[in-house]
Amino acid sequence: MVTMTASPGRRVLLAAPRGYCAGVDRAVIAVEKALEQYGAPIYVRHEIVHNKYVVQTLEKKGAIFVERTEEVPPGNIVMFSAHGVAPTVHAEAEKGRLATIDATCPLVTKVHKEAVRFAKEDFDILLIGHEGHEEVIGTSGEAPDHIQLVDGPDDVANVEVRDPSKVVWLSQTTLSVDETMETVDAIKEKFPQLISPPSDDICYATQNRQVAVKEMGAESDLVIVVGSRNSSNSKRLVEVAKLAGARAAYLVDFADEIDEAWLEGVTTVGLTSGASVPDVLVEQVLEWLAQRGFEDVEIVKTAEETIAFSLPKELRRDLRAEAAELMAERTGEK
Ligand code: 10D
Ligand code: SF4
Repeated sequence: MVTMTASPGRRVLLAAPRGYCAGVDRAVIAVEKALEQYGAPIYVRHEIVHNKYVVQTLEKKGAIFVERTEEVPPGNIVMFSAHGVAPTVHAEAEKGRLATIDATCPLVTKVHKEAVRFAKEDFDILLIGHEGHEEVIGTSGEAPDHIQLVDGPDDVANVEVRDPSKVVWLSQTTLSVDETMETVDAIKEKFPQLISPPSDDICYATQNRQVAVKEMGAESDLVIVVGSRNSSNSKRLVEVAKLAGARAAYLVDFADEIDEAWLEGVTTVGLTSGASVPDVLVEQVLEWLAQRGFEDVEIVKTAEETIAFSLPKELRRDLRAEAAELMAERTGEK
């Protein structure tokens, strides 16, 4: 490692808002509270949020992450991740005699409810989102017969609907705002009577982090986004930074993934993090940069965030007793 002295002109632009959103904060606290109240193990279906550090930390405290509900032994407690699940997953948990805690972000639930409502009114629903993403799987599961996925503007050519006067678009909450609008424009060209969702599906946190990275990225030679490879919103920040004018932008989970060569010829480094990233990881990157002469840190603040969500209501119940009762029913003891 080459340690440089602070050099005039070298600076870090630190985006605000960045990091944890209200839905992630709620979900991570929900796992911690469940572990405290009910003791380990607490099973979590899918990574509670898409962040390596968060998952590793919760695993050390006794959380067990699984991909399928069937992996949870009967009589246990399972939590659903912040990305949401399809109704079939609730049914699987019931069948498996599991007590459940739903940590789905309320803003994802809002999109689920929109999907159910438009399906009831027999609309063709075009869900803009990334194929295979957990949130898209959950939302699609609310109305599989009415929803088709549109994965970006190039996918619009493949869309067929029953009645072009009854088409609505909805979206994943963590998409690029600009790319989504391109997709919507392409759909509108094909189906001019397209109806828009009643309110933004791309959530406030996704939008705010993109606005901040645009402003900061336009002035940066290099942008570092802290976030995991499977985090949709974090990956979008890298794309938005490049489109905003940053010469280069990279996604890293940890400071030790930063390549010294990225700093060659760089005066301004932009720094931000995805909605699932605890700020301790950003602090470690700031330290890494300071050791290389980037000690001057300026905050680029584009919004104030005050939103907070209450914890899942199930945490107020005695879920160990409920799980035991479910087990007893299964074994015929009751
Ligand atoms: O991949 P992603 O951006 O949807 O999820 P991540 O867990 O990184 O961030 C939080 C976003 C959620 C839970 C979806 F709304
Ligand atoms: Fe909720 Fe938005 Fe955070 Fe997703 S990114 S958990 S929708 S607040």
